[in-house]
Amino acid sequence: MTEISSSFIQILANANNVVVLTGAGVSAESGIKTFRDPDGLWARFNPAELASPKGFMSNPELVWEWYQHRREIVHESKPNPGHYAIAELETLVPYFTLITQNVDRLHQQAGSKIVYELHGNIIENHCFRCGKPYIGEVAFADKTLPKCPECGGKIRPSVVWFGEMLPEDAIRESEKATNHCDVFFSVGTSTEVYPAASLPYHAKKMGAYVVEINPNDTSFSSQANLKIKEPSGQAMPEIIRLLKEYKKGNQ
Ligand code: BV8
Ligand code: ZN
Repeated sequence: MTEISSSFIQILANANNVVVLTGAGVSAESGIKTFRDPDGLWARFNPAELASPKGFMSNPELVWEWYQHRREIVHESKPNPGHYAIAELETLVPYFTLITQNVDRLHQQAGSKIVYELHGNIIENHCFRCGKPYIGEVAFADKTLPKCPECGGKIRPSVVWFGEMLPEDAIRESEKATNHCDVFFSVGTSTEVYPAASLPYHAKKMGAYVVEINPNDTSFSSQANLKIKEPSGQAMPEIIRLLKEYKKGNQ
């Protein structure tokens, strides 16, 4: 376990406004593969091929198969100590904002109240043509693609694909919180996908103390005020433990 400095814990204890940005690495310890790690989701597939409107229109069956496969994995996965620690951090600071690139909704399962999902979620579906939410079961076992009961359009997973705009409110609230935060955590993300990846840079520019928690280096690492090269499932609970200890000692 890397020594987490008491000076950082003091900064966190005195922070009024804390933002956490998470990526696929936070769910890795829940058994959900990341995107860009060697054995990651993209390893076997090309993202442009699958996670894009063009990919879906050119091969809807393959894209559906990929998402159904991932849904099954998400369905069987549970939040890990990193998710729970992030949910607990929300209760320990005055103003807290959780922004995620993940589509698995494990933060919500771990008790996080407000979660800005920049890339949508893999649980829900909607019509690609009219946008209407689709609540029907997507069996897909018989390989027939579900169709919208309203307009007959193709049903798609409610994730944000490459080339698609991020949900207006999620990105607006995320940028607003990043503008004003004292401490910004970038946890489990390779900081590769924009505009989400611009948030840690923006936080740093706005004068926040930026902590990166990631066993590997990323394009952002050199700019972090603190780099904790640990899995989030270990680092986050340790930070919570030290923060509570500090608060108790300084009541
Ligand atoms: C858009 C949902 C406007 C689908 C995903 C500049 C500005 C704006 C856009 C662009 C730009 N440059 C390029 C673009 C286009 C593109 C983009 O950024 N491309 C990249 C590849 C260069 N962006 C877009 O298209 C976005 N739309 O900007 O709209 C627009 C419109 C048209 C034209 C231009 C602009 C939409 C992006 C959303 C794509 N959807 N997912 C699905 O899930 O199938 S992205 C996908 O990548 C996931 O959401 C994922 O979360 C995200 C980011 O990846 P990470 O989460 O970081 O995961 P990764 O595997 O990469 O890294 C995991 C990390 O965890 C690693 O560093 C690893 O070391 C670490 N780790 C591992 N284990 C642990 C750990 N860390 C901690 N603990 C552990 N145990
Ligand atoms: Zn429709």
